[in-house]
Amino acid sequence: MGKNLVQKILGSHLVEGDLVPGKEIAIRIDQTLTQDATGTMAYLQFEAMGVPRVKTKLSVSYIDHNTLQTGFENADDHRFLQSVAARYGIYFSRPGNGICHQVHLERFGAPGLTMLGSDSHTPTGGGLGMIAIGAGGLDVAVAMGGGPFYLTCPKVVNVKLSGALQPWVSAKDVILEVLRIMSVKGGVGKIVEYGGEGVRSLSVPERATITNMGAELGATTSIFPSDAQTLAFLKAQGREADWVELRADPDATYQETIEIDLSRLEPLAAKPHSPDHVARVSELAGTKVDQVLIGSCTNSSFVDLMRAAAILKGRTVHPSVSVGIAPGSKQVFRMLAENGALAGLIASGCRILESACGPCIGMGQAPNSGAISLRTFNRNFEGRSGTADAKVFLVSPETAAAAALTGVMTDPRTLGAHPTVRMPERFLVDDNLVIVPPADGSRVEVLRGPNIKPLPINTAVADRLRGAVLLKVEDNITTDHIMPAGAKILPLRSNIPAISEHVFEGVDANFATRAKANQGGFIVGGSNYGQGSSREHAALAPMYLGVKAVITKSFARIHRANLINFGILPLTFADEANYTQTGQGDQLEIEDPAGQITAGPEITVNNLTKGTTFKVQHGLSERQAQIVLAGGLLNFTRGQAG
Ligand code: MIC
Ligand code: SF4
Repeated sequence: MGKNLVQKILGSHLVEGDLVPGKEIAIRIDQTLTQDATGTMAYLQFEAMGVPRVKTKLSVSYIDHNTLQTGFENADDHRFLQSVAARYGIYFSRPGNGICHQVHLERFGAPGLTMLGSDSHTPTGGGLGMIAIGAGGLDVAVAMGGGPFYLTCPKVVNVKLSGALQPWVSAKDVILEVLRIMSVKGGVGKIVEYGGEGVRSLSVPERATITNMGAELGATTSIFPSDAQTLAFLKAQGREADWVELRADPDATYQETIEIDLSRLEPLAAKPHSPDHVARVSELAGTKVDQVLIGSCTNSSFVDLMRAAAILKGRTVHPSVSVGIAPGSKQVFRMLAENGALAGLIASGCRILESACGPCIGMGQAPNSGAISLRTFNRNFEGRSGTADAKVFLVSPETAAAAALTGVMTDPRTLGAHPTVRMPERFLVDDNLVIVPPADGSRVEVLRGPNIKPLPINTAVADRLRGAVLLKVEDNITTDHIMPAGAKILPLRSNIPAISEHVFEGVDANFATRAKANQGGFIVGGSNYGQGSSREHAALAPMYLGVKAVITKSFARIHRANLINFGILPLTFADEANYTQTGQGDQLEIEDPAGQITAGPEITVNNLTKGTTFKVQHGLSERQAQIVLAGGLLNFTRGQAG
């Protein structure tokens, strides 16, 4: 029987298990990527493993998130990361070189490889035909040490594209359409494989926009075939040697198929506060806009920014709109500077930001109170912009540029002739901001500033878990709710005691105080709990506050894995009616968790307040059960070594 693309790459990297959807498998990882906001923890964990040098084919450490240096913390973290990279054989991408996913696509990604990144948008690499997966820092540290990556073998969804995009409709509109169809939890446990004759018209940067935002489906990753477009992109980057052709066999089978005719799509937008609240831009036309931001790992390629520049050329941005531009990489930035487009953007009144994540993660450019902000980014969760009551819409660069001129939501098709911009045949290649590690780094001193605090380690799960429901939340809670980011909190990423004070801050300002007063307890959540970012701080900081178990209707993939890695039990209600019946403040008890987990898939929870009992499922593989019961992956690994 023919194989699909996912089966081919997973199959050639399989080290444990069989490719049967739903079963646990382990795969060999060729490349890893970290960024500064998750990297400090990942490298502290790597150090704790005592491996002298990374064992991957390539590992890169990027600085792109914590670039607003309002105090010493971020700069100290960057210095730590640079020294760790030199010591352990990791390439180091300096601040200013760009956003990890954009730079990795340009300079390092290659078809047929596997990559694990401590950032949920690592699937951007799928645009090049690689299996690129986002994970918590600890999983990435294990991969750097040569360990395999364990995951639930995903189902494969085939998105069959036909036709070609009409003028003014772009790759962003394709992924928004997929989000409209599948929703933010429709991709959980799945990989999205694009195919059909429609893929041929999409360049690699366009494909990367689609695979990048596939993270918002909750999917394990997304992937495109490697074809003539892939070769053209790699050639333009001076990397044609990295090309191999890769496609699904003609008789490949899939668990699910979705068909999209590209020629029928129109400009779309995701409305507040979820990437799957999709509407036509034409329906929203006329809505007043306060801020427009063009950039992020989703939409800041050369073509994206050239299109925006062409739309704004010779005109001035609307007086009531603040327009910010953040090119995705130094390569893009410099090409815009050299071809004059940057001068045009400056002349139009755009505020030019550095090549980094910036406003996407609330690192500056928080909009005004109650603002409507149009962004080419991938997430519009409430409060993520840094302004609690701002309303963020996610759109294409074309739609963003149109509103920058008119001051209101505008269907870009009303602007007239579409500016034709094509991917260049040759990108400007200069890797001078990538520091190659020395052949022997063993004598390099790792530089630690006062912001870097030791890693807290959990203890084994107790014989009886008893405590209060510290918080009860609804469906689709994001890791931005659990562990907020933004310019004030992000600098504390390498300081768990300090950052844990901010857990659930935007949902309930007293959460940390209550958790400490109760010496920990339980969290109750709805479905798709922990969607969004890969930040393991959303598990690590609650663990530090004494959270023992999280009971929900369902979990997002990365967050569930992070809970296991740090020894917090991820449990789901066997009967969702028990979600309604469990209240905040209820005292819960789980007797002999280890015994119950070993005995079967269900665990009994006693609600001491209500005098009732209910069942929950743990869904843990044998290996995951051992990890969580040991108090997390580091304890488990040490136990095995000892
Ligand atoms: C995000 O987009 O939320 C981030 C910031 O890139 C996160 C990583 C982090 O929290 O550091 C992600 O997507 O994984
Ligand atoms: Fe950075 Fe935003 Fe991309 Fe996350 S989603 S990596 S914060 S640009």
